[in-house]
Amino acid sequence: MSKPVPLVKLDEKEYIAAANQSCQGCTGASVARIVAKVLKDKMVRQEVACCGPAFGNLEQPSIYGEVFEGAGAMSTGLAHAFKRMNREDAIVTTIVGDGGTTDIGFQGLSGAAERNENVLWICYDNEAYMNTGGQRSSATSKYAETTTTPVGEFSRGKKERKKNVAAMVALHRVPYMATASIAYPEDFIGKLEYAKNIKGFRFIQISAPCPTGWRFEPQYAVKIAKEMVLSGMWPLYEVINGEGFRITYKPKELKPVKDVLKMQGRFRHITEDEIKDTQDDVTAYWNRLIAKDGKEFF
Ligand SMILES: Cc1ncc(C[n+]2csc(CCOP(=O)(O)OP(=O)(O)O)c2C)c(N)n1
Ligand code: SF4
Ligand SMILES: [Mg+2]
Repeated sequence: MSKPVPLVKLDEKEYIAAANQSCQGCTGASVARIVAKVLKDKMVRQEVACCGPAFGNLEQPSIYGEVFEGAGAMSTGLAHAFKRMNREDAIVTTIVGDGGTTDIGFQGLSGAAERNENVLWICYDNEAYMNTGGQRSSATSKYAETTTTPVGEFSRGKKERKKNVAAMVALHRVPYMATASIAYPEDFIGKLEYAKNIKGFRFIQISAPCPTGWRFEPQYAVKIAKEMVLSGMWPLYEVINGEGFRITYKPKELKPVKDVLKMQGRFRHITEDEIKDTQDDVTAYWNRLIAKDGKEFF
């Protein structure tokens, strides 16, 4: 199981460019920065089309694939190539968006997970296809306004609830699956440290609020990520070998989801009934997780 790692232990060396091409307040770029600092010279980055390449990478080798559904296949190929070269110390790492993970990339992800390929998959979840203009993905939260779920006479934003890809990956019984949040870097670093020392398919889905798509001022990015955890909207947990389930951070009492929804322009239209619907969903899921904490995942 993972253990939080104090921030002071993080490598002082920078691996991605400070002046990279991401928007101001982009937490996806912070994800890439932390991953690179933890994996250091062992990391070989598999990039696909998404905002990820904008986060830059100065030090570690990175291989770019234009098709954003391709991370599962391309990272599999890389892992096999390193094995043939007796270089299994190399950590093939994808840093991929939610679209490339939960939607179009899911087939390749599921294949790689089922074959237990030696790949570390990091999904920075900004809940939309941001690189192409902010279209909804299956990871977008219910009621969120995106460019393909506009709010108007016949639409209240996204109709469907967020796909639970973390649970789906865990059901492949991979060696490691965890959720993380950019607001809890010590928990995230601990999970990366744990994942980097084991072989096989490892997956971390990290909540990465996006000021551009979620419509908030850049300085609130981490605050919003934190409030999502404190409200139970983004539970932090890990599943080892598809069996051992553990919540890694338990707020004493959950805050109402209304506060964090109201901080984001994409939910500006949300009504009290819609907030209640979201709250009921979050509370029910949190109660199910609490009941499983420390027990078998399924
Ligand atoms: C097969 C294919 N279809 C469409 C595209 C265009 N495309 C590039 S990135 C992207 C969106 C990626 O969304 P996500 O994975 O969530 O990453 P984000 O942009 O949000 O960082 C799309 C649709 C592509 N590169 N390849
Ligand atoms: S659109 Fe969002 S995820 Fe993409 S670079 Fe900008 S802030 Fe980051
Ligand atoms: Mg995205």
